[in-house]
Formats: sequence, structure tokens, C-alpha cells
Amino acid sequence: MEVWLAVEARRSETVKDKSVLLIVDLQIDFCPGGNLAVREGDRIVPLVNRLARGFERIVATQDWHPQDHVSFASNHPEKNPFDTVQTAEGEQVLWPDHCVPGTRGAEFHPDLDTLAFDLIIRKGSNRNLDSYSAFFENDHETPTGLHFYLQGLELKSVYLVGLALDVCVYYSALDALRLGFDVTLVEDSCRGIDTPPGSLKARLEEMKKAGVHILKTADVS
Ligand code: VGL
Ligand code: ZN
Repeated sequence: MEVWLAVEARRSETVKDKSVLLIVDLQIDFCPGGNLAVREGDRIVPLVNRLARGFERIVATQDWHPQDHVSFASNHPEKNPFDTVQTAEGEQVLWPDHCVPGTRGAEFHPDLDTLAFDLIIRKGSNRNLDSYSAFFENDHETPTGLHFYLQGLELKSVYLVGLALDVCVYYSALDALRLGFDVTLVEDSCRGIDTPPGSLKARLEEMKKAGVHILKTADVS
């Protein structure tokens, strides 16, 4: 009992009020050995677990695509991963098949402390429309529900971690800013794809210019 109280006391000292930790797509397919592996994607798991202990609210997203999804190169004859096609929403990058519900690759990394999650948002399940941001599908208007959830709890700031830094984390950060949140990216608790090379750095700069605070895990936890 005393130990428990001590743990709770320490927790409440460090908990960030009115903040949410948003863990983006920390799934097996985005980690080494997965279908759309991000280099060192698995390395962030212990950092994310540590960060999560300092937050009152934790939301995680899962990329969640049907097998016939528009973003899979395998659904476009004569196209390869990283080619592009035109869709109603504009240019769509094609990816290897990834994060198909029921496959192992769609699951969270097995070492991720998922019991701490308050909410899990699954995105990208409309076969005709991709969804990079945790807030909106790629038409930039169909909500995932996350904004309503954060508004309902009167949360004002969003701390972002996860995969991939230059795709889903990037789009989530910019949408969070647009929606009026104070946005912090915890850089070393993210990894990016960086294809083409240099795109990761450019997107980091863009986020910084737009007003995203960029911190290290040690500064937050
Ligand atoms: C992602 C590419 C395709 C991501 C998802 O989570 O960053 N990237 N689907
Ligand atoms: Zn995807």
C-alpha cells in the first residue's frame, strides 16, 4: 500500500496536465522485419513506454487497411512500391501491403505497454482513401474522431511519438497545429522512412517553422 502511494505521488508530480501522448502506428509492419519497415523503428519502444508513464492520457493509432486498399502497390497492375498513382484525392504513394487486420504486422510492437492506452484509433480502413494523419483521412475533412475526444476532455497540448516521423507523425503534427493544439514532437521517440533521402530533414524543418516544439525524450520524461 505504501509503495503504491509513493508510486502514485511520484506519478502525479510528473504527469503533464491537459496533455495527451499520441503514439502513432508503432506496429510490427513498421518495425525491422515488417512489411514496411522503418529503420530502427523498434528502438523507440522503451522510450515511448517510459514517456507514457508521465502522461494522464495516452492515445495510440493503428494503421488498419483492408487487403484491397488503394495504397497497396499490389492492387495496381504494373506498379511497384513507392510509385505513385492519381486518385480522387490527388497523388497517392503506393506502399507494400501493410497493417492488414488479422495479420501479425497490424499488431502493436509486442513490447509496447498497450495496457496504458486510453484510446486506440484505427485509420485507413476505407479502401478508396488513405489516412496518414491521426485526425483526418487524406481528404483532409473526414474525421477519425480523435479531435472530438481531445476536445471533450479539454486537452490542450499534444506530444507526438511513433512511426513514421516523415509520414503519419508529420501529418498528425500539422493537423494538430491547425486544430489549435500546442504541439510537441519528441524527436528521438520517432523514426522516419526518408524516401527520397532528405525528405525527413525537410519535413522536420517544416514542422519546426510551422510552430511544432521539438524536444528529446529526456526533456519530457
Ligand atoms: C504510414 C506509410 C503508409 C505511417 C502508414 O504510419 O507513417 N506510412 N501508411
Ligand atoms: Zn498505411
